[in-house]
Amino acid sequence: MIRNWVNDMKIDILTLFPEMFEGPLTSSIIKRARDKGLLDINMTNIRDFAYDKHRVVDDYPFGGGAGMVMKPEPIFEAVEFVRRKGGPSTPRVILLCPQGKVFNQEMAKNLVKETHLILICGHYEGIDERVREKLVDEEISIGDFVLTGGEIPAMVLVDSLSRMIPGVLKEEESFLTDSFYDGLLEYPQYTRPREYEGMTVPEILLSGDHEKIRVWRRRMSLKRTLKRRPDLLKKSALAEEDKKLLQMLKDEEA
Ligand code: 9D3
Repeated sequence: MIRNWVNDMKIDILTLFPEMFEGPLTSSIIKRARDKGLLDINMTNIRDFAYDKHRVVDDYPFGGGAGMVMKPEPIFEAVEFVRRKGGPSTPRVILLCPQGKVFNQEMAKNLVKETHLILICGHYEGIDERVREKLVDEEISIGDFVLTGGEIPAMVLVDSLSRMIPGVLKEEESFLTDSFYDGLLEYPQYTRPREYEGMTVPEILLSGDHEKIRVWRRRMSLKRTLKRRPDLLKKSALAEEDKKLLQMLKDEEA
């Protein structure tokens, strides 16, 4: 079988809680990507690189204050280990942390070009700053809310990247037709039955007039985006038809 290995991706996840990843990384599309050999994910337990008797990975902060800080040595050792194991590749080292740049689809598009990522999941209140200074290429957050650690954010990254690796999605699911690809929200969708508990499907979708349906969907996408996420319209590259539809929608509002 001829295979394109060029786009394959290796992801090493460094964490104190590898068991958290079990379900998400062995289900659905991520499982398929791994089974096809397009995505190689390995979990490394940071605690395996704490060599003292009690395998301590955190300590009190210098200067005092609440909460524990993750010690530098086990993280440095773990990164060194996966670097060595990964051969000659130069992996991109990413720290998931609340101070990072907020993740979006554009960042995903850039990250999927990499062949090897090392994701470091913080836990507890923080990480020794020397990890950031010496080891980390990029810090990423998934949004302005407080989580218990970087594990779920790491899964978010893996999920978003896995579906962008060529060969992972089937043609009809292709990410190239995604909402956010053109920067607009999805139009309303319906399936059978035509009537459910008195609620009907818009007549136009049953008309068979594909051009009318296309324009209706585009108008609904624009309407929804205008109402819920006007910030997206500013970034989106709109066609002339879109601009006309949008103006009509704004006129209806007024
Ligand atoms: C009072 C300072 N807190 C920062 C908001 C401390 C703190 C809270 C929670 C430090 C680390 C965490 C654990 N969170 C993450 O490691 C994390 C995270 C998040 O909490 N929200 C969104 N994205 C991310 S990526 C990693």
